[in-house]
Amino acid sequence: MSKPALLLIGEITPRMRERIESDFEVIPLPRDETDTLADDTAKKITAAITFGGAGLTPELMDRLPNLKIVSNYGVGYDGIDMARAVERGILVSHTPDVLNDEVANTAILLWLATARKLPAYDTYVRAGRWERDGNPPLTRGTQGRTVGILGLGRIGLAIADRLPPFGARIVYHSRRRKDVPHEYFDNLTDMARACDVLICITPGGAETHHIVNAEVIEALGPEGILVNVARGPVLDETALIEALEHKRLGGAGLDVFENEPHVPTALRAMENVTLQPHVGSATVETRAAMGDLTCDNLSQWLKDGTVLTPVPECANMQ
Ligand code: NAP
Ligand code: 8YV
Repeated sequence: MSKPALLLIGEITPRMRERIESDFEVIPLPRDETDTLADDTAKKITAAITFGGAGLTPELMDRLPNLKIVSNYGVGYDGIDMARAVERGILVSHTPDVLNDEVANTAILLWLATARKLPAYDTYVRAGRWERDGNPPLTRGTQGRTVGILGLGRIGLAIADRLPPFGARIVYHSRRRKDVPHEYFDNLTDMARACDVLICITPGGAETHHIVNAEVIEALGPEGILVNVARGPVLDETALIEALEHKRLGGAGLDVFENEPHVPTALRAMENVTLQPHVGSATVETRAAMGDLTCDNLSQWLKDGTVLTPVPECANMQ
């Protein structure tokens, strides 16, 4: 019997490829090359793997009349047109929890690196400036700060768990108050005003688009540090650059950007920012766990038409 056809969008690990090739006829689709997919190939596709950066556009979904399952290699699925997927009864799964610790560690890393000027001082040493110019200026410390978490979900809670050794006062904002001992702000600007550090870890998508705007950034203030490990568009990058240029914000640690992999030249030139190429979960161990769950969801679907970790919108579909 012929294997079901699976559309593969984006890069996966050799371990994942080995697993899916044993169950599926794999049809790779390089990013942005939807037009190269022939109609007869598109028609036989019943499954797909994609990831946060590419998602599954409405145009591509419309070209796949027999698509039944999308297994997202990552927890964020803002790039998948969920309204269309639900309407068509396409099951979508993702990889929650297995990456919480790694992404939380990344958020803390970006805060500490930015506060203590790790990238700038690394360059200082390498360029021989320590010998030439002496000790660089003092930085602000990281102990006893008020840290605000925007989006106290699975990863947000893992970030909060890491903060007590820093003596931090933990505050948070999300649409709903959570059953946690941390202080809740129902207004993001008010929270930013109370914070030394603001860590963004909400989903992307229309609801959170530019939720961190000029007003929020300025409320954080000239000594404040903004960390974004959520999605680029959660943060208004133009407002961020302007605030940093005019010293209305202290610094920023960024793992995600509005137009990845393009990073504004202005940000690249700034000493008070730490930049990473969307690698919050990108370790061998965590990507192995995410890859296993991505493949396990497909294996389960082949067995009985269900998945282990559906996205919330699909929870009632199985
Ligand atoms: P989660 O458990 O669903 O948590 C999301 C949190 O955001 C919830 O607390 C939710 O609370 C809050 N939220 C949602 N919409 C909001 C809004 N409009 N305003 C304020 N708060 C809002 O998700 P997770 O597993 O922690 O993952 C969060 C996101 O992190 C992912 O969707 C992804 O975009 C990003 N991520 C990035 C990386 C990376 O490599 N940088 C890796 C993994 C994940 P309420 O519902 O009460 O608002
Ligand atoms: C990955 C992510 O970059 O899980 C997410 O939402 O943003 C990251 O873990 C991505 O999905 C890689 O596949």
